[in-house]
Amino acid sequence: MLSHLATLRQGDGFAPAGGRYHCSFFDTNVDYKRETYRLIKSVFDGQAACYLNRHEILNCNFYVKPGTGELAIHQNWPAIADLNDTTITIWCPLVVVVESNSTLQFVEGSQKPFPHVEGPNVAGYFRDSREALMKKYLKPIPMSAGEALIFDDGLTHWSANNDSDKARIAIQILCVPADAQGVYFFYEPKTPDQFELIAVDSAFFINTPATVMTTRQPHWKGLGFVETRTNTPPRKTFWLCLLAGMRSGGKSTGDEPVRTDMGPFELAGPSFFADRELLAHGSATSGRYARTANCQPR
Ligand SMILES: O=C(O)CCC(=O)C(=O)O
Ligand SMILES: [Fe+2]
Repeated sequence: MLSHLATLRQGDGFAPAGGRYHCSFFDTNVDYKRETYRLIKSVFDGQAACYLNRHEILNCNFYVKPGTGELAIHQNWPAIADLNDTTITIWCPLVVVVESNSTLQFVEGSQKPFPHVEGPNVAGYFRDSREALMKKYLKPIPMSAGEALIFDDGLTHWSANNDSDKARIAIQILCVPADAQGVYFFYEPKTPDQFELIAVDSAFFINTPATVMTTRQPHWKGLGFVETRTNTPPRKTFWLCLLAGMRSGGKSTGDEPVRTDMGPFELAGPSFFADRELLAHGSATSGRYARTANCQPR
């Protein structure tokens, strides 16, 4: 995989302007993006079929951090219309990763406590809480080269700067349920009350420049509109969710950065999280994805 990657010609030569990280989705060379998709899919399709039930690979990327490149704390963009359903990412570093060279870090149990939609043009849900989250809640997952992590795209995650002198190369693969239509939640700031659902397939991610994603293109296939649920319920609920069901067996340490200026809320009880186990910890119990039968990777 690494030697094949070395033959590919990225538009940014793995060194995007401004010390940012490289992500193939943002690259300007469409041939490179197409080949990236083909290469990653050819290696991972059989493996993924072993661990996942009825899934389809929708998008594949290389993430390379040549030296810097913090990725802001985020959830991945939803990729199917039903926000109560799950899509997952397979993340596979091709070098040994630890905290100092930018392994992924997660807020444990943070998937889907609220229906926020991340996307281009959308103000990040955590814009006021990044520091607090990063200080107390992020959990780095050290991994070997070639090991893969499967996680719910709703999980809040982050990757730091790469402080080592070696490139940190990782593969990201977005998988959606095979029977669900892939969608892009298009947000137009002029009509903030709604998202337009755009039908997408793997070619969409290869052929659509990231810079074009924020402008409605006439050839996109619209599937209808959904009400914006961004930033509701209030962000306070997120912190309370963490306190109530996820941390320290539900016990508060008393000094969590709960905001007090955000109006009424409902405290989410443990049942709220009953079916939302942390996929990052190996028990992919979301029935839609997990395979129970053993199988040999193809
Ligand atoms: O590779 C990284 O540093 C970030 C990857 C990521 O955010 C993802 O796989 O969703
Ligand atoms: Fe991500």
